[in-house]
Amino acid sequence: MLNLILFGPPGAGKGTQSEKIIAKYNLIHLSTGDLLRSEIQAGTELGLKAKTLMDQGILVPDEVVIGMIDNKLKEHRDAAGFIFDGFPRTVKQAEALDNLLASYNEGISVMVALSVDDDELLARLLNRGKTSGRPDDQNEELIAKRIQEYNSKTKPVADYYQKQGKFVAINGIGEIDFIFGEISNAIEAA
Ligand code: B4P
Repeated sequence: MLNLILFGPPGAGKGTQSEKIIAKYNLIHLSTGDLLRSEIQAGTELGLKAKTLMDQGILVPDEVVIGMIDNKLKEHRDAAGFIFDGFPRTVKQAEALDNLLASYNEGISVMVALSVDDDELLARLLNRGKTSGRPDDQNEELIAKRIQEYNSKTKPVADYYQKQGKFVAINGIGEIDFIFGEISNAIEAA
């Protein structure tokens, strides 16, 4: 099984690159951002709670996203592998993911981290906000809050996988296809 974590700050290109990776490697895409937005759209209780936090650029509680991932892993027991996009975002989520995968005798193959500077992230997200309708992409302060959440809660997840020898950093600035080529090289070396 190929189990890949695509990592990086908001706007680094995780969603963009995930689509290409899925097409090439036939993996199941698990984006906690997309899963939460579907809950919001369906008007569930979970969605209503998550929306309040997401609209402020704050991470939703670990238990919520871990539960969603657990359900999806159970749904796709016969998958060739998974791409985790936007998850894990805290060390607690990373530990939970390792435990969940271990219960299926599986583990993470590699974490690919896209690095992009803050000015470029802000420009990309404001640009996406013009068409995406996503409230969290439409305001500079909110985007700054998301980047701050990333720096304080999510960045340590990179060290967690670096200690396991599974971390590969890739420059996330440049042509989308070129970046995809670099990601493919990292996957094939894993
Ligand atoms: P996400 O949906 O994961 O949102 P994101 O990080 O903003 O998206 P992504 O990084 O995939 O965007 P992409 O680069 O593809 O999370 C939203 C919120 O949900 C979080 O703030 C949090 O509240 C909550 N949440 C989600 N997961 C959670 C978890 N595990 N725990 C707790 N809370 C969680 O795209 C950005 C833009 O850049 C696009 O317009 C794209 O076209 C452009 N772009 C991409 N690559 C480019 C390139 N190479 N050059 C130029 N532009 C590029």
